[in-house]
Amino acid sequence: SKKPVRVAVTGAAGQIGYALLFRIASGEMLGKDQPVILQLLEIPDEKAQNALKGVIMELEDCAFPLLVGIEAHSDPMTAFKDTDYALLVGARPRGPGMERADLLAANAQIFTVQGKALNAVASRNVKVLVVGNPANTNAYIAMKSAPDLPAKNFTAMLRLDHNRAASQIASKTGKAVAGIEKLAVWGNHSPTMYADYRFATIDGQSVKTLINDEAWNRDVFLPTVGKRGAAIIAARGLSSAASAANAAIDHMRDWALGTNGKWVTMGIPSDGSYGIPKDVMFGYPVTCEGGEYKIVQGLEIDAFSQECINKTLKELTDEQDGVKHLL
Ligand code: NAX
Repeated sequence: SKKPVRVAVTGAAGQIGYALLFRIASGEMLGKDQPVILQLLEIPDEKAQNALKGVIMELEDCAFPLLVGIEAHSDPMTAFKDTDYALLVGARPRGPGMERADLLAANAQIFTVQGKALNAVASRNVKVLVVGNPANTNAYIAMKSAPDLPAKNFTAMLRLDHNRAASQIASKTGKAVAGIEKLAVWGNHSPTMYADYRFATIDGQSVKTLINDEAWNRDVFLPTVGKRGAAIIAARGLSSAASAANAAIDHMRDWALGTNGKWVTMGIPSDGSYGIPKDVMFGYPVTCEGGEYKIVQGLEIDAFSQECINKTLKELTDEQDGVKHLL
């Protein structure tokens, strides 16, 4: 049987954590033959640590055959020790009266500390996924704080946007979501993301031809996907959690186990592809094989797409400029 791998999860007592940990432990992320050790991080606050204890009791009570160890931590330096995978979910939410700059600064603080801890103690091959918002910029900060780890090991979660876009396309065309290939989401995990179905097929047919409605793309599809998080908060009174956890599972599983040529979306440090400045943490269409992702190359960027990409890029470079002095 396989040697256990270490999976660190931060914000483990939060809502996404509650929807995520049980699925990791049951083998949905890394495969039904891969034993895991969970290294869970929460803030030192007594309430959070108690809540974490409760989650651990429930994990124990599932008696998952693949779950061979569970640890509770309040310090990233111990939580990230030798970790092979790190899902950075915990972040500082925007409080009442908090300005955007305060939010960026509070998160810059968290992700600088966590990036340094990963740099110091994690496996040299650690695969890092940042979920906590602002996800792309937090991933950028962690990456910049970990100079001894390969930059490519740091990623941000755009998969929820990708899955949301796929679901909207399936419902518009009246076909099953499983039939969709070659969907791309460019840019920031924010309402500026650009979900792009120009190359997509569903059951082998061109999505663009099937829908054949530029106004729907611009006025319905993009705003619906971009504002889906807000729509869920309005309906549920809480932000998306199960769908976010599901996207995190999809992201890590595909990165670790491969996509068999299928396109997925990951936020990754740019290598300059499509004119995005190097190191900007940008959503790209990728394929994964052998534990590595590869950007889908050679896609034509038309005028409308370029405009959308420029807009989301501008937002990201502004965010990065806003935290530069903190790095
Ligand atoms: P919750 O507030 O339910 O849970 C967050 C948990 O993180 C809390 O238990 C808190 O104590 C902990 N935490 C805070 N700072 C920490 C630190 N420095 N170290 C360890 N733990 C820490 O939020 P939840 O709904 O679980 O969402 C978590 C994050 O995901 C938020 O930042 C949220 O904005 C973000 N999201 C990102 C999405 C994406 O697609 N990238 C979608 C869903 C979600 O909105």
